Amino acid sequence: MYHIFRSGRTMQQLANQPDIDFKSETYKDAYSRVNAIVIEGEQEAHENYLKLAELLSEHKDDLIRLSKMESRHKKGFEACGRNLQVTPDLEFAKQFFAQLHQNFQIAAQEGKIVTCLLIQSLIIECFAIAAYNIYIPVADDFARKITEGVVKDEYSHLNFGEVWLKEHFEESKAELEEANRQNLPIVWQMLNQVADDAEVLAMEKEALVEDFMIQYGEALSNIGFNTRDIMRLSAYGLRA
Ligand code: Y39
Ligand code: FE
Ligand code: FE
Ligand code: FE
Repeated sequence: MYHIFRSGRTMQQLANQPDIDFKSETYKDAYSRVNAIVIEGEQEAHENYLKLAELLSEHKDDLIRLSKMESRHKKGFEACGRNLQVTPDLEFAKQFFAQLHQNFQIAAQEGKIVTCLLIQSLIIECFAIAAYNIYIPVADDFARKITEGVVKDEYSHLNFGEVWLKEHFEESKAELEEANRQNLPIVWQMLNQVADDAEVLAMEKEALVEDFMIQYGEALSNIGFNTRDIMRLSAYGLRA
């Protein structure tokens, strides 16, 4: 069941889910994976910004500040799991991020700053913003407060990537195209992998896809891509 409004919220979400049983085994089982994904994602984001601080020494202080925010996010989401008495399945989450993580690390080794920024500051941040936006209306009260604080930070991380890539747009264009082609299909696969668990949390896949496309399209536009490029780039691998 899916009814979309211009806000990107589904009818289910507008009803504010009075019927979610956060204590049910079904909910907690799904939460053990989604919560782990978020914890592992925040941990990897922390490491990625530290790596970017090495690669982009003129923005070292800013990037270290972002990496510290990511560790705080991780602590917040660990508390959300504890609050529901859920043990996060971190092995599952490591697997979930493995491909994107590996691509980031290879790019970092090769000094490909543009690719690193596309993976972390555009793709992963947009994925996080979409997920957190969709989660907030259906979260338990404790997790909602934490997530509302976190999502504000994620917009500032996305903004860092946008500003840098906008300033280096012409010389980054070709690498952005290639990095998008390699990494965006992975995100759609990740979304498919988590869709059933997300549904249990009352987060609809269609809403996640839509919010991601809006964030990512806006980011590409802010960097300097035209509408035609944005359509082509943001749908890449959507049917993979
Ligand atoms: O920059 C960040 O903080 C991002 C690392 C965090 C990743 C969040 C990943 C969210 C995907 C969750 C999918 C649940 C449906
Ligand atoms: Fe539905
Ligand atoms: Fe974060
Ligand atoms: Fe972030």
